[in-house]
Amino acid sequence: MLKFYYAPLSPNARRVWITLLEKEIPFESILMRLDGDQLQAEFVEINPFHHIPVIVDDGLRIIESLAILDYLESKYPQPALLPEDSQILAQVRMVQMVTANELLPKMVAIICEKADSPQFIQAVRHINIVLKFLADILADKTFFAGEQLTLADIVAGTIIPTLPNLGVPLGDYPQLQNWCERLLQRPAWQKTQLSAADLDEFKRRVQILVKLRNRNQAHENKS
Ligand SMILES: N[C@@H](CCC(=O)N[C@@H](CS)C(=O)NCC(=O)O)C(=O)O
Repeated sequence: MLKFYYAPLSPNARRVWITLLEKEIPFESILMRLDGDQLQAEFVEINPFHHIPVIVDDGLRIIESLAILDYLESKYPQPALLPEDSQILAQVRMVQMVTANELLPKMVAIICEKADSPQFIQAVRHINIVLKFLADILADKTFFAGEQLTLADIVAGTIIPTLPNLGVPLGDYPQLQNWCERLLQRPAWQKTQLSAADLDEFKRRVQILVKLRNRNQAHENKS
């Protein structure tokens, strides 16, 4: 059976978790606490970059959440989570990449910076640029690709619904707010949803991981 290495608080892992649930793929989950267990030799052998998510399926080890999503779509094509139309596919990819490259790093910034710091203010400004961009793509559609739920909704939908609880309201983007409500009604979102306590714990873990990463980088720069 497919093995899924994950942590319930990780947005990168949650993309994969929701995809597995939406496609009803049977899997065995392996919980990682990310308190150092990801640095154990046994896991570093599976992922030398010590990140989750990882899946192992039919003897194949796959790291990087977006690569995992592509694999799952190709190996388990039903229900389809990518559109066939090339223009809509490009938009789905754009939403995925903009979420991963523009939104997620700024979400980490607002978790780690003080609310009145220039870094926090800059991060919120950038997040609003992303939200406007995504709201324009969504327009008045049910999902980013139209009536069909796709990987765009799954990737953006593991980040955007948590923004109000991190101090970034969605009031200027009613279409995104309605889209969040639609997603939150789906069993896959409900099963993987973070409680308020989970969100506090997520913030604490992110702050620790960022401090560790910065310390390691400073150490590498010295040596
Ligand atoms: N680009 C990777 C990022 C994965 C990632 O950063 N995972 C975090 C959790 S959200 C992690 O495992 N951190 C633990 C560590 O870096 O030691 C992906 O999309 O899968």
